[in-house]
Parts: sequence; structure tokens; C-alpha cells
Amino acid sequence: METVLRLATADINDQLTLKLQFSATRLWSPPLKILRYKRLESTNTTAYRIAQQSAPEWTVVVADVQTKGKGRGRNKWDSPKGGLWFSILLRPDLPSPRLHLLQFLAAIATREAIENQTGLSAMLKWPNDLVLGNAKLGGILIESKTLGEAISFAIVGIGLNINQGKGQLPPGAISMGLVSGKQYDLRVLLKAILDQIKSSLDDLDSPSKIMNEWWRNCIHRPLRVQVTFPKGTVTGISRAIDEDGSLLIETDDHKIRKVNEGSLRILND
Ligand code: BT5
Repeated sequence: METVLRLATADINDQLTLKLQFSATRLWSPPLKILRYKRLESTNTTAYRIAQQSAPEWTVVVADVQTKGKGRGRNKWDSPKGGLWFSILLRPDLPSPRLHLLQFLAAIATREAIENQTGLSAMLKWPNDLVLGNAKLGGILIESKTLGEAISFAIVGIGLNINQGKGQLPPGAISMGLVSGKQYDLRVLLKAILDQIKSSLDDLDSPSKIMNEWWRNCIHRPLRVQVTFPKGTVTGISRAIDEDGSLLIETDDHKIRKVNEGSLRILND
């Protein structure tokens, strides 16, 4: 369900249209349109609302601060000034059961763009995290509207801790600036991530390529983990990622359990 947003209170301070960068194989894609706000409840909520009002693909909503940043389920996402909080509106030609591919593709592309721009080697943690060391650097939240098996639109929400100091981060989180001691230009990083996602979008046709690449950069490959979900926990060695996005865990009795939701903790025992 969509939250109605009081846009009148939002402060649009910048709106620009950047010339499109074509990927090698796509003949045409719409121009990138970046809507930049000082403060929003959630960039995902705003992107969802304008998607319903027929905004074109590749409209990107960015906010300096989110007052009601969202994580999965009822999780909140702390979004003070200094981080990069944005949502991309896409209309992928993908059957809805394959929507999870977009999340894994976005994670790979974001990781790669960060490494290329900063030299920092972020890793991926199932299902939707980017980590630096063992701490959470960022997360991805996909929201969508589907019509049967067709995807009307998908909102790819990406949150990254960039320049925040220690006091502005929740427990277990890290920012790029804290690791490197540098300050980063949020616009340069945003542009690099958007370019990377754009140029890899054709990979949606190759699920195994996406999943292999994701697994190659996974921090718990193959470590002992515990996944907690509403109805229990599974503990064991994370062995593989399935094409449907599930994690395959080898339990202590050497059985493979497939988990498709939950929160993962890396165990050090
Ligand atoms: C996520 O959820 O990791 C997805 C986060 C997506 C945020 C972006 S920002 C732009 C767009 N607009 C939105 O409103 N959201 C998206 P999840 O896996 O559920 O993780 C949430 C948990 O991470 C929280 O319960 C906290 O424990 C922790 N957390 C909250 N804020 C954090 C932060 N800034 N950095 C690291 N961890 C955080």
C-alpha cells in the first residue's frame, strides 16, 4: 500500500536531466532524470507515488535526509545527512517471480561502482546488505507493483553510509568515511552507481551470471551462519545461492536447507 506523501513540505532544490549513457547492447533507454530533495520521508515512497503517476523509467529520487527511511518489513532505516539515499524507478521487462534478480544485480553493481570510485572493497551479505569489514555499509530495498506476472514498475531503493561519523550510525553500521578517513562527493558516487546499474541491466536475462557474481563477492562464502525468520532459525554453513535468491545452508546433520527470507548473522564459533 502506498503512503501518501505531502510533497508541499518537501524542498526540491535541484532537478536535472543528464544525457543518457547507452549500454553497449541497448538501443535506447530513457534519459536519466534526477529529482533531488533536501528532506523526504522516504525516497522509495516518493518514487512509488510518482511511478503511479506515470513518471518515466530512470527517474531517480534522491534525498539528503530521510525522516522515515524504510528497511525490509517494519525495519527502519536511519538516514541522516552525509549518507546517500536514493530510489530508481524502473519498468523492467521481467516476470514478477524473477524480481529478486533486480536486488542482486543492484547489489553487485553498487559494490563494483564503490570499488572503482574509492578502492574500498565492500562485500555482499544475504539477502540485501553491503558490508565493509563485518559492519553494515548499506542496504537495498525493492518495492514493486505487479499486474499478474507482469511488473508495472519496480523501485530500487539504495541506502549507503558515506560521510557520517560514528555518532550518526546505528550499532553494527559503518560508513565509508570512517573506514578511509576521507570525505566523498555524493553526486559522483551516485552517478557511478547509476551508470553501473544501467550498463549491467541486460544481465537480467542471465540469472546464473548474476547469482555467480553475487556469490563470488559474498562475505559468508562459505562460513557458518544463522538465519532467523519469523518461524524459527536455521544454523549451518552457507553453501550457495540459488537462482531464485534463496540461500542454501548445510546444517550440522549435513542436510541442505533452503531459506528464502530472514536476517543472517555470521557465527564465529
Ligand atoms: C535494508 O533493510 O537494509 C534496506 C535499506 C534500504 C534503505 C534505502 S535508502 C533509500 C531508499 N528509501 C528508503 O526508505 N529505503 C531505501 P533491512 O535489511 O531490513 O535492514 C534494516 C536494519 O538495518 C535496521 O533494522 C537496523 O538494524 C539497520 N540499520 C538502520 N539504519 C541503518 C544504516 N543507516 N546503516 C546500517 N544499518 C542500518
